[in-house]
Amino acid sequence: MSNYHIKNLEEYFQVYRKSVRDPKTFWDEIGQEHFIWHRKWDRVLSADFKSASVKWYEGAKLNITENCIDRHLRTKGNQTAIIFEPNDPNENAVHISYNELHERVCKFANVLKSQGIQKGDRVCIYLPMIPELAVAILACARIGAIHSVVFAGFSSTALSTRINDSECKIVITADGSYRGAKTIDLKSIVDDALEDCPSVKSVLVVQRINSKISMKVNRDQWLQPLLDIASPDCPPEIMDAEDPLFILYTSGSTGKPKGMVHTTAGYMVYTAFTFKNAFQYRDKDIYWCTADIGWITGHSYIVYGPLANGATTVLFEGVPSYPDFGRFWQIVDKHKVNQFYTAPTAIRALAKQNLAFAEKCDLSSLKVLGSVGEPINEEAWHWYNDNIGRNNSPIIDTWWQTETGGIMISPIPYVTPTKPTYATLPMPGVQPALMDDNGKELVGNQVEGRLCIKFPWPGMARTIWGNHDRYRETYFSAYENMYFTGDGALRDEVGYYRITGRVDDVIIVSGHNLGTAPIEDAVNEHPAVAESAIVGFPHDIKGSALYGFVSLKETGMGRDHENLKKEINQIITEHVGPIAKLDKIQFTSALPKTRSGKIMRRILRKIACNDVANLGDTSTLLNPEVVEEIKSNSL
Ligand code: 7RM
Repeated sequence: MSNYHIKNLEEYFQVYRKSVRDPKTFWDEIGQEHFIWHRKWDRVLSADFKSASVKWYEGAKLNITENCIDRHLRTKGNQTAIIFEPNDPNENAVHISYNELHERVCKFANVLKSQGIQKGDRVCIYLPMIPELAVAILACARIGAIHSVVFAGFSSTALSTRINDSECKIVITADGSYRGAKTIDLKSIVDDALEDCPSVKSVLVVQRINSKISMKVNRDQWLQPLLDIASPDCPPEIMDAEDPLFILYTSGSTGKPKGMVHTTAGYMVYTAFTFKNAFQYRDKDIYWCTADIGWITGHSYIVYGPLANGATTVLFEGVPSYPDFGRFWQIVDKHKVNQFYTAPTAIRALAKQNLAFAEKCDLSSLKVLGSVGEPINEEAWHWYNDNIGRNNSPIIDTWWQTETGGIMISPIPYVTPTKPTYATLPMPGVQPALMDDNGKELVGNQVEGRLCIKFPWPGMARTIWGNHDRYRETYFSAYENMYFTGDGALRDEVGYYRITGRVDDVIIVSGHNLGTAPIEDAVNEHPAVAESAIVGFPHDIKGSALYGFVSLKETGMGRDHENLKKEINQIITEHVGPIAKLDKIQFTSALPKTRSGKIMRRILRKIACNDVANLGDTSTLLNPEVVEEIKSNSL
């Protein structure tokens, strides 16, 4: 994709310096490459952070599906675009070529048209990880409809809130989904949600688990019969560069979820560019990202980024633990995966298991290992590096957000020397800044502050659906002329970035600012510890003191708890210092996680502060049952 085949660190710095000196020329050149434009842009960029208004490639005309599909047909029509690996390993994998993808997307797009969907209409997609999910997304983009994918693990209330916020006209769902040994009745969740969604006129239902479901007359239709009669010919709708491509909801720390709006040209260029460079994808490689397409990681790095590069992308329906904890490694072996992208929470869960699961598989195809979603702790980093990468595949710890559209800070594999727990260096075109508490930029190295971005990049979200003020307020009001990420970070002596966590995870103990991530790293070093989360609670003398929630590995379960506590604090003393010792340690069977695998510290914080009457919304948790356990054992 890119002119910039960055081959060594010196070249990276050259490209990076150029991208900062003259960002407009830099992104102009990237935009000129390979893509199909029906009209080129008049202006590369116009931006004003004060009013939170950003436009890239203004005046350009394009369709993103033409760039993700049609563009490859002449050279790669028979190459596999998507490998579908089903939940059940005994069900055959499906290889969908670029030719087939083209036909399926065009037919689906024509079905949407037949349901009255037009350019600019919002389409809610509530589907499991099956090919129809990718096809539905691309079908929307084909006709200029705005997709709003809702992760199919969300409840009916969460679904109806999202449908209503953007007034979707149609919902695309399935009869049900497979999740390991379980099935989930998606259609009945949709039925419940739609009790309360006046904008929805029709529902299209994919048959996946062949369950008996109820179909509402004049509203619900099976998808397949409509596809059977649809024409395979659907010329792409030609869009303006800044026409919305999709809405994706992300939960804020307060208030209702924010519908982040991404637009067409900038998002396309940015995801294509970062995919190519961060994963060093080469023709014929097999790439696998384990995220759900319901999250931004899936949008950008299962669908758009890989397809814009003509890549082969694996779409996995199942879970890491089914039929056993070897599943990921069996899939890597089976499809000879070259780039593998997953989350620290999955790595930690797999690291708890018997090593034989990984050892039994041939993992020698792996060239790049990715991590995303949370800070990756040292222990997990080493486990991933030693046992999966076998010291032979660089780990790219990629920091980014729903709001940034694509990867912002990450090593370039085989170019940037990696360092455990460090996301290392910004992607070309990305200008990070660290800010102190007085709103001043911290210059130089060996500093720690709040992470901002001081210049626009093409992949950034443009607004919050229906609430531009909230967008400006949330991201552009904390620091003048800066995008504020909400994360804390430090820059080490060579300029590498380490993300220390959300800034609200900072705890001040006796006047010392303590990021929770390094302390958790230390705790996780203990051989009996599986995972930990540290929060603050009020303390008469120290202001705040530290409360650790610790889940143990099976091998640690039988150990004497008082001794374990002493050993854990000893490790903290060695790694961070005595100031970071935990006042309270509670052992738990698991930590509360969001469905995207992030530890929900908000809940732990309340429990630690004895403020359990109002734990807020726990409906988005993966494992709400552990909250009760933790509450009743709290110290
Ligand atoms: C891609 C994604 C965004 C938040 C972000 C961070 C945290 C993500 C990393 C990370 C440390 C990383 N989008 N985060 N990646 N923290 N190192 N490599 O996760 O919108 O769902 O979350 O996730 O706090 O602000 S997201």
